[in-house]
Order: sequence, then structure tokens, then C-alpha cells
Amino acid sequence: MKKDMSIIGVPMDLGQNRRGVDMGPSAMRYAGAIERLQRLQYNVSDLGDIPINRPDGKDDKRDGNLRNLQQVAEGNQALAEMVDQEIGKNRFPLIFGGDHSIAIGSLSGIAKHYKNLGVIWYDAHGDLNCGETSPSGNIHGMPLAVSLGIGHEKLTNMLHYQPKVKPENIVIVGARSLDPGERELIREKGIKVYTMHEIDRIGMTKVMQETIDYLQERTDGVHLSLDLDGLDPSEAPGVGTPVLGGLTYRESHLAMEMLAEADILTSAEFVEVNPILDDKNKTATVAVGLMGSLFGEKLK
Ligand code: 6HN
Ligand code: MN
Ligand code: MN
Ligand code: MN
Repeated sequence: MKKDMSIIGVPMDLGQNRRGVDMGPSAMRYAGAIERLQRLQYNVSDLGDIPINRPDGKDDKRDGNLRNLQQVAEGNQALAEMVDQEIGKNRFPLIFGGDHSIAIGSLSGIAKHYKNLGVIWYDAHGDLNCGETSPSGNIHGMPLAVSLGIGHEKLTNMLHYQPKVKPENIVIVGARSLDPGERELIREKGIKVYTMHEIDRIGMTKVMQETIDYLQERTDGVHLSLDLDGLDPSEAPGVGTPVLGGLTYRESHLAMEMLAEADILTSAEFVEVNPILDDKNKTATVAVGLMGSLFGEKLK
């Protein structure tokens, strides 16, 4: 793993409709993220937060069932440019969300630098909706589809190229809430998914070993997109769209440790931490604990 790391906060709450997730970056900093990474000998530069414009108060789903499209696109554009620039300086981008719509910007900035970017989508959801299939109109349920080139062109064509990611380079881990259109897309594109059913059957060790082997042989870089709602709400309650029956803190630590050992990651993001819905910053603390393992605490 690169030793020079850039932290980018994205106080985005417009990809869904529960306020408070814009405070996710502060909550993770407050939980000691920067100090934790510095202790692991990373040369950390905290670039602060990307400015997010507020909506203009007009009908927020005026663009084809996409809530706050304009502001979500603008924030992601700024993020994409910053991520692109940091990778250009040979630094590891670590992004703090914000709702999951920010993966649109991160993947736009990252994928430019790889021929075959791999993505691990650690999430209760598939985030594979588009305007036509979304039950909510919330863009945080769409970023993975956008990365495949499916969705509104303001999002899919960010930084003027698409698609960002190939379906065979994606692995979803922890899924347990998929909408009908998402299931169809998974089938159609042959996306690799480990649902909670498979994780319960074969165990996290095998799931992560298979994921690592699979991505190692076909990709030239791997991005981890970790949505805290992948974990069970009993351990990560501060999220906007909790789903029962999730991954435990221990399983998640194991997954992070295995990724650290395999040393395949080239970028990462932690999203959907909402301190307003949380219990004494528990979810941000969990996120920072997972970062510790992901960035090598157990290897020292
Ligand atoms: N997330 N599938 C639902 C939707 O509205 O599209 C939920 C999406 C949740 C998205 O947690 O990042
Ligand atoms: Mn998500
Ligand atoms: Mn989710
Ligand atoms: Mn969904």
C-alpha cells in the first residue's frame, strides 16, 4: 500500500432524504481517524471537505426521478477532480462520506488511472438502480449502476468517459436488500454477489479469499466502497437505510484484515455514517476501527 494518503471529506446528504449524513466526515475525524492512520506510519494529508451546494427548493425530482440531480452531480464533479489529482500525485485516496452517491465522483476520478479497476461493494444494498427502476428516486441507490454507464448522463459521463467499471470486475459483499430492477441487472450482467445467505453458508473467510483471488487475477487496482449499512444495525445503528441480518463487527474486521494482508487496495471510501441517527458516535467509531484493520494494524 502507498504510504502517502489523502483524506477527502464529502459532506453530501442530497443523494437520499435523511439529513445528518453530511456530518459523517466530522464524525469519523472526531472518532480519531487521522491519528489512527498516522500511528500506522502513513503520511496523511487531510484535504478537508468538498463544498456541497444546497438545493434550490424547486421540485427536487424534476429530472427523471432523480432527487437533487444538479447538486449531487456538482459535488461529485468536484470530488472526481480532486481524487484524480491526488492519484496523479501518487497518493492513496481515502474518502469519507456522505451518502453513497459520492461513489459516483470517487469512481470517476479513480477509474481513469486503471485499465481494469476492481470494486468491492460492501453494502446491504446493490446500489444498482437508475431513474426508471428506483423505488425512491434517491441517487445513493444508483452509484454502482452509474459506474457501469447506466443512468443519467450527467452522472455516467462524469470526466467525459464511461463506463468506469466492468461488470466482471465488481464483487458485492453483504447484500440483503435488492430491488427487482437490481436483481435483473445482476443477472443480466453476471455481477458477482455474496449475499448474507452465501456468507452464512460458507463463512467470511472463504468469501473474502474468493473475492481477493477473483479480483487479483483480473484487475490492476481495487477500490473498496464500504457502506456502514453492510454491518448489522445493532453494531452500526447510525445509518439512513438500516437492514436487519447484517455483517458483524468481527466478520468485518476479518474482511479488512484479509484485504490488508493481500495488499490489493488502491483506494477506499467509508460512507453513510449518520451521527444524528447514531448512538454516541458508535458507527463512526466502528468505521475508524475498520480503517485500523484495513490499513494494517494487525500486521504490525
Ligand atoms: N445506500 N434500494 C433502495 C433505493 O432507494 O434505491 C435503498 C438504497 C440504499 C442506498 O444505502 O447506499
Ligand atoms: Mn450503499
Ligand atoms: Mn446500503
Ligand atoms: Mn436498492
